Amino acid sequence: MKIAIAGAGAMGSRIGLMLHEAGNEVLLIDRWEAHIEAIREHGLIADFNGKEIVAHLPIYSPEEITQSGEQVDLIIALTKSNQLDGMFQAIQSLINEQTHVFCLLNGLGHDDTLAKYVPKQNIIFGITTWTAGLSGPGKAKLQGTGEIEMENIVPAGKEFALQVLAVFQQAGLNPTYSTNVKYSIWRKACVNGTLNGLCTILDCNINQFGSLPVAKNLVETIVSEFAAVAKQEGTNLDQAEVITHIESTYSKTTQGLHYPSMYQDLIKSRRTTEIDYINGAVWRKGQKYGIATPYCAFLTQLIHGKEALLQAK
Ligand code: NAD
Ligand code: AOT
Repeated sequence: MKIAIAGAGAMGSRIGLMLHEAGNEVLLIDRWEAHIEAIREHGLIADFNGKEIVAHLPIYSPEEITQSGEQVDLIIALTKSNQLDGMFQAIQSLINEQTHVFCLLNGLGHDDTLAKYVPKQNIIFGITTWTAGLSGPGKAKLQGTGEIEMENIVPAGKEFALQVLAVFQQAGLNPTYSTNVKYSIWRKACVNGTLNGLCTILDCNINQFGSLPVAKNLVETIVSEFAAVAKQEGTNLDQAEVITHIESTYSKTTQGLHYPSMYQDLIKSRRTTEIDYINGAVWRKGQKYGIATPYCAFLTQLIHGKEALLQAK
C-alpha cells in the first residue's frame, strides 16, 4: 500500500517507520525544515527499543507534495489537534475519490475537520496506546509496545478499513477492528482528559500522579463530566471501567513513567497544547447541551494560563 504520513513528528515517525520496515511504500509530509533536512541527509534514525534503525524515507513539505503529482492510497493523519485543519488545507490537492484518510490523533472533534476535505466513506478513525518521542530533528525514540483500535466511520468504508488493518497487522502495530470506535475515542479522551492536563499542571509523570491521595477524586469527577457530555452524543461510557483503565496506566510497568504528550509539549518544548480538543471540547459541548463541566473548564483555563506564562508557541 502506498501511504503518506501527514505530520511526521514523533508518532508519524513511529507509524511511518514500522509500515516502511514491513515493506510498504511510505512517504512523509512535514513542514519542519531541520527535520526535513536531517531525514534527507541521514535518513530517519530511530532508537527502536535500544536498537538503531535507519529508514531512508522520502520527505516532502506540503507545497512540495502538492507540486510532485504523487498519489497515495492512504494518508495517515498525525499532526497535533490544532494543526489538523491547516495540514489538510495544505495537502487537499493530494486527495481524490480514491484517497483514504486514517486519523490517529488524540482528542475530540476531528471528524468534523476531516469531513471538510474527505468523503466520509474514505475516513477511518482510530486510537492508539503506542507512544513516541523525538530526540532531535530526524531522530525518533521509539520505546515499548502498543495497540491500535480502528474503524471506518460509515459502513461503506469497511472493505478498505480491513485492508488497512491487514497492513498494520503485518507491520506489528497490533491493530484490532473496533465495532464502536466512537466509544474508543471517548474512552481515550478520558485518559488524556485526566492525565495530560493534571500531570502538566502538577509537574509529574503518570505514576507520581497516580500515587497522590487526590488522584481518585479528580479522575472520577473529570470522567463523570466526560460521560455526561458523551451521553448527549449517543455514547454511554462505562465510567467504572474507564476509571479502572486510567488507573491501570499508573504502574511503572505500564505507562507510569511516561510524561504525557501535553507535558512534553508545554513544559519541555514551550508549545501550545491540545487542551481545547480534550477538556476544552467537553466544556464547549457541555455549554451547548446545558451540562455543567466545572472541572474541565477549570483545567482548560489553567493550561491556557500556563501556556501564556511560558509564552508557548
Ligand atoms: P508532533 O508534534 O511530534 O508531530 C506533529 C508533526 O506535524 C510535527 O512534526 C509538525 O511539524 C507537523 N505539522 C503540523 N502541521 C503541519 C502542516 N500544516 N504542514 C506540515 N507539517 C505539519 O506530535 P505527536 O507527538 O507525534 O502527536 C501526534 C498526535 O498523536 C497527537 O494528537 C497526539 O496527542 C497523539 N499521540 C501522541 C503520542 C505520543 O507518545 N507522542 C501517543 C499517543 C497519541
Ligand atoms: C498515554 N498517553 O496518549 C497513552 O501522552 O498523549 C499522551 C497519551 C496511553 C496510556 C496512557 C497515556
